[in-house]
Formats: sequence, C-alpha cells, structure tokens
Amino acid sequence: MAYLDLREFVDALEKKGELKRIRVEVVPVLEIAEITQRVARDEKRAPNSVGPALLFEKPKGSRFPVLINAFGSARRMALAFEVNELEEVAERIQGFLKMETPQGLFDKIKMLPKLAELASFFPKRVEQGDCKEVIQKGSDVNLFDFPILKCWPQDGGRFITFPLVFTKNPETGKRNVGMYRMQIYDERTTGMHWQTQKHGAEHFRRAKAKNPEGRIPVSVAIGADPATALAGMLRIPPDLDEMMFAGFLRREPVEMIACETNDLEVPENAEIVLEGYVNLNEMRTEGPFGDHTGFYSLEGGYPVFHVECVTRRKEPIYLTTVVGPPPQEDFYMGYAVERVFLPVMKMQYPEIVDVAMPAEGIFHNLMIVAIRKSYPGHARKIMNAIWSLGQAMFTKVIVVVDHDVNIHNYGEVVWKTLCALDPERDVQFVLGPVDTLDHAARMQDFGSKMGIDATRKWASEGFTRPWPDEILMDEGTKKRVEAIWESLWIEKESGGR
Ligand SMILES: Cc1cc2nc3c(=O)[nH]c(=O)nc-3n(C[C@H](O)[C@H](O)[C@H](O)COP(=O)(O)O)c2cc1C
Ligand SMILES: [Mn+2]
Repeated sequence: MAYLDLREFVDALEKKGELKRIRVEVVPVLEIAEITQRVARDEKRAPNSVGPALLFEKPKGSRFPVLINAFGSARRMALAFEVNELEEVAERIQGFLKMETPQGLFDKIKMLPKLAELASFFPKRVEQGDCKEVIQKGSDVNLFDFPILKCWPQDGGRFITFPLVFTKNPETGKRNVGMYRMQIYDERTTGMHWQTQKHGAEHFRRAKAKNPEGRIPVSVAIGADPATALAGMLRIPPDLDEMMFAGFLRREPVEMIACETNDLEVPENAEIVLEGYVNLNEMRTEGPFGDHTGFYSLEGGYPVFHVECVTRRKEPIYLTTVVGPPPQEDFYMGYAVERVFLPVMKMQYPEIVDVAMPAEGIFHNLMIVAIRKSYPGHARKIMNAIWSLGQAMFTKVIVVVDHDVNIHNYGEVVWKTLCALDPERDVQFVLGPVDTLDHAARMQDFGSKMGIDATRKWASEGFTRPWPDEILMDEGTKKRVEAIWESLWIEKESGGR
C-alpha cells in the first residue's frame, strides 16, 4: 500500500528509528539549518552514516511543525519508494521499457495486464481532500503563519525550498510540476525561481508571447506522500506529467483535486497548498541564496508569485530542506533519482555500463561514464549524447572510461583516467547551455563544457603504440599464497589486514 500522505511517512520513519522529534522551541531563522547541518553532516560519524530526519515540533513564531532531512540517506530514499534497494525501482522501469509493440493477437492479450497496470498510474480526480480542511482567502492569507526557514546568513530572506510548483502549458494544456525555490517577499508574495531551461519558465515564456500583460495561474503544494513530494525534481521531458510518474513510483494513482481560485489541480493529500498567479510583466530581485553548490547563488531577476488563497490541513506539517556544501539531503534525493532512471539512459545508449556522479560534483559538474567501447571515437559520441539528454545538457565535465573501471571508486577513476590521458589529444571542449547556478561560467546559462576520453586508445584512433596491460597477480599464485597465508602469522601480529 502506498503511503497515504506525508504524516504516514513520518510514522514509518519514526518506527524505523529514522526520525528524531525536537520538542524544545527552535528559531526557524538560521538555527534550524545549523542544527540540521550538525545532524546531517556530522564529521565525527563514519562517512556513510548520516543523521536522522528531524521533526521540529515547536518552531518559534509558528503553530506548525517542520520536517527536514526526511530523505537525507539512501535508506530513507528506499523507504520513500517502499523498496529494499533502489535497484528494484530501476528494474520495474526496465520492465516497462522492454515492453515491445505486440505483433499478433496472442501477444496483445499477453500485454494487457502490463498496459492495465500502466493505465492505473494515471492521476485520478477526486472531489474531497485533506488539503481543504482550512481555506483562507485574501487578507486571511499570511505566509508568515508557516515556519519557513532562512538557511544561511547572506540569504535574501526566508525561502520555501521543497515546493511542488504546478503550471499548465498555455498551448497544450499539459501539466508541469517543478521543484523551484520561492523567496518570501511579504505575507502574500514570493519569488518564483524557475531557471530559464526549466518547464515552468517555458510555460511563462509561451504565455508571455501571446499576451505580455497577462498572467498565468500557479499553484504550489507543500508536503505530500514521498513519491509525490519528490516528483517535482524529476528530470523528465516537457509535457510528460510528473504526477503520472509519481503514480508509477508509488504504484497507485495520485489523487488530484481542483484548486479553489484557479483552474489547476493539486494532490489531495498535500499538507499546504498556495494558489495564485504569476504576472507575465513582473520581475523582482531574487536571492542571494546559499545553494547546493556550497556557494551563494547570486541575486537575479525572477517572476513573482501572488498568493490569493491558502488551503491546508488543520495542523499541517511544513516539509522543507536545506541545501549547502555537499553532501546534503538533496544529494540523496538526486542520487536515488539518478539510479532509478539509469535504465532509461541505458535503453537509449546500450553501450553505457554505468554512471557515477560524486556528491562534490553537485550533479551537473561531473559525470563519470563507463562504456563498452566498440568503435573509434565512441567516447566522444557518448559525450555528445549526454550533452543532448534533457538536464544532462548541463554536465560541465564528462569523463568516459572503459567498462572495466569501477566508477564508484573515485580513487580508481582518478588513477585510470590520468594514466589513459594525453591531455591535448583526449580533451574535448564544447559550448552550450550550462546550469544557471554555475557562477564560473562566462555568462549566466551559457558557457563551455569539457569531455575527457579516458578510454584505452585504439590503433583505429591513430594510437599506434602498444597499450600495456593492467598489473594483476595470476590466479595460481594467489591460490598458493592463500593456502599458506595463515601459517605466515602476518594478520595476527599486525592486528588484522
Ligand atoms: C531541493 C531542490 C531545490 C531546487 N531548486 C530549484 C530552483 O530553485 N530552481 C530550479 O529551476 N530548479 C530547482 N531544482 C531542480 C529542479 O527541481 C529540477 O530541475 C526539475 O527537473 C525541474 O522540473 P522541470 O523539469 O519540470 O522544470 C531544485 C531541486 C531540488 C532537489
Ligand atoms: Mn517537467
């Protein structure tokens, strides 16, 4: 059974010892962030052990609790998707990708259960919802009712960091859901930080091209069952409904309910919903914001969201996250999504064996790709493929290695990459779109990217020298030493290997 809502996930976390309640009063400005940092990034802990989710029951200045770090470990991400290993989700996706178009009648009948299963993931419209327990309109709306955090000293204000921003493509009517941070300007206005290449920004531009003085409806849901709450960060193609994917991930359709004041729908199980609009002719300074690069993203002009109506539960849980120097909660969220969608990438490019993105590479800065190389220039083909693949277009550095490199061992990657490299020959630069948050790029959103071909070089690529074998002991010797190992007394004297 899928989680009904966020509070059911909170209960599950608590039962598994993955959640800690903070019962003393804590200030949401800076202090919750600092406490979360200490828990999530405790340097005294082993590198792979991360602290629990935190439920701050008494944030100062608000009646509502704050949930943070809920997804801040691989284990909690697996709990969120109700699997033991994230690979199980990847396998389910693979099952659907393998579905071939049926040939004869028999094949068609055989496919029916799978197709029926797919159809059962489509969002469902409902008339009643938990997010409507309280409805506040006009001057009753006050965003300061909620314990919205300011995370870092130089932040431009308080920011909603875990929203699901709903818009509709003004041309096709198709829904989009994106996780775009929102700076609080006053009781009823926020920033809308959809970066230029994101789908919300595209909806804004298309509407503006038709009617520059108009507005687009926007609704924001905060807090839902885990799969739905995470759907806003999925990197799926435009006009594909994130709510359908959420339904696939939770194995039950997301139940959607009509908003009160605009023509959008939101998940019925949301904790808090903000309804309103964005004017197409209005921009306002947004930022700075201590970002997941570990640096402040600079001030910039972004659209403004006007909140006309709040619908919510009586006692909503305010879901949020803090970003900052890696690794943070968003690393575990991003890592899970990357593992789950790897089969999609492999289907398009079967030569890809595996992909790794170290936390310090902040997703877009470094992708290590292992390929089964089968023709000259193959590594460069894969670089170009990745730079053309949705948000992978932002990848600043791509390192392509042979299939026998363990790309999750970064020491091995550094060693083998550097050994395989003739820098002038093997480095490829391209120009193109880059991540908005890249503060080193020559201009915002546009800059250069680099690919490193660290595969073995072939004669057919102009490399005519012999390529040496990697040093490995032969199996016979290893076996013989294994047989006498104990008698050497090395382990006991040195206190273990
Ligand atoms: C915690 C968190 C905060 C994010 N903040 C933003 C943001 O402020 N602006 C943005 O454009 N993308 C942000 N993202 C990334 C987007 O959610 C991601 O690119 C997503 O695919 C956007 O949806 P879209 O493809 O439908 O536009 C954030 C992601 C996470 C996990
Ligand atoms: Mn989208």
